[in-house]
Amino acid sequence: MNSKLAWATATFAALVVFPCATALAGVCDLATVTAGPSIGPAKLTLKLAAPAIVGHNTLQISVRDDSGKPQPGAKVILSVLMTSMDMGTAHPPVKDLGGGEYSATIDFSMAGPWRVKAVVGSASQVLDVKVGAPMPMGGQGMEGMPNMQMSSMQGRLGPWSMSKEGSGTSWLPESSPMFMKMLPKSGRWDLDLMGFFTLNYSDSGGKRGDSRFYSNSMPMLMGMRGVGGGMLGFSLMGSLDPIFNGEFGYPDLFQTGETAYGIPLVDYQHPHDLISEVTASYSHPIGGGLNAFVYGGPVGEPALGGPTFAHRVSGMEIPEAPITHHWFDSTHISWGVVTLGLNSNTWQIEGSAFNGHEPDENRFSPDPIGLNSASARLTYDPSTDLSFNVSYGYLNSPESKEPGVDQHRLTGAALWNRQLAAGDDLAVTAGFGRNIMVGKNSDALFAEATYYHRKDSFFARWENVDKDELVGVPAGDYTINKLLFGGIKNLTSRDGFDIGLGAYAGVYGFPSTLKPFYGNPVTLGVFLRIRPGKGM
Ligand SMILES: [Cu+2]
Repeated sequence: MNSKLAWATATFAALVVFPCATALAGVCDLATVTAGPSIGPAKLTLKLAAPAIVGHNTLQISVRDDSGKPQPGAKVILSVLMTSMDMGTAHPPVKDLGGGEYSATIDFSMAGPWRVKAVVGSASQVLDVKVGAPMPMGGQGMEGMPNMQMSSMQGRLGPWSMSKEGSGTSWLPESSPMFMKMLPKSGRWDLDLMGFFTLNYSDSGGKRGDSRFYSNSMPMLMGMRGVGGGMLGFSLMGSLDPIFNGEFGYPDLFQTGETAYGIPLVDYQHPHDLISEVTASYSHPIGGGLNAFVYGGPVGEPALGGPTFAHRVSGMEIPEAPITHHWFDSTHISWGVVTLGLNSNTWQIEGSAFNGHEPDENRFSPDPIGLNSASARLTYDPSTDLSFNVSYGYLNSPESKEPGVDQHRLTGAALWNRQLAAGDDLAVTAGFGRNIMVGKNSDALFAEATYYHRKDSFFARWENVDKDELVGVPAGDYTINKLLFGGIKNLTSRDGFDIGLGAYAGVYGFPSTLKPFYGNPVTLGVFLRIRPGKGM
């Protein structure tokens, strides 16, 4: 327990102290923005004339002095920006109506969170606005808005912003930033590109840690269009892992799961399949604020675990796969999946039939498709910043080395995202996974966070997991702790892509029985990362 506490403290320090130092720099910048010619103390009130919509909105501004006396003739400067995406900052003109009242027309070009800031001299006031998603699919459009812009940012499972939807059919906090590039519309299809590509070099450290160059990638093409009063979507996802990383994958100390040449992979992260998702979805409102949906395909992600590590905003910048992957989100590539679900704005309940066998060693070819396993998941988003999920699954004979040995899996996760000043974000996830086999349980915990500061990011992840499948060590159940932390400095952004240089370190805690075999490992790595920037 004590060692857990020590690790949790170290994680907290890495997550909070490190980012805060840079956050202060941001605060200083804000101060310079608001400084200006002083006209004496003023009090600003901002109000929208009607609920915010996609399109033109009228903003009412009143300016008073300290004693409440109206201040006509003030110079009011407005800044309007979308906080979940980098769409630039607009400065709409302000009309002086006399008597200390002013107005401006503000154009919210899409649904989601916006921030309006007014500055008069040394006084300023911020108004945070949630622009609702347009009416569902193909129906009555907002006046003057072309249909294209309306549906393009809408989720596939219901009438909310796409930012609420994670991998498969999982949910994120709706305030999460989106890293994607909107592609030209193809016929009636809205197309988006997501995912990432990295070039890495890492040394896992210690006696058993390998060092080598490798690459991680997960390009994803998503499409959607309104059909018959509902939303039709598809996802195509791939990975170049098998091309760059061979049969063994990349060094990831204490990682376990899947095989190469019939031998269990230990201390390596297995490569992902070249084709890792081919799915379609359809959701339709069924009245009473509810939507029903179906999702499935030859390869995809069942409703088990939460959003996978490479798609969580809190984890997508972290270059090593979690060593808790096979306790939480390892079923994200299942050869055969069908999910049925029901949701409202805050709840989602789903059930899946899927193939519980882990992908085979041939990462280039499709696997046999089956629906031999089942799972159910409940998700609750009580606010735009929070998302909770719990899931339970039955996995039929998941491991090829242990045919006929079934597993059950119980998972739970809490995800939190907060939009900070100047378009920064802080995303945090904590999760729990339990693999249940005959006669024994095996548990895993993780907590991770990424702080997005301008185009840079700082990340940390702590994991605690029971491993009994380490090889070349005395047989036993070992509790492994791993703390990984680092950051990415953005080098350049072009054509909607951010290219950054990252570095990280990983440290471990494990029973002394393993010391003769693992030594005192410290993992060090550097990498180049390319992914779409925030927004389009
Ligand atoms: Cu995986």
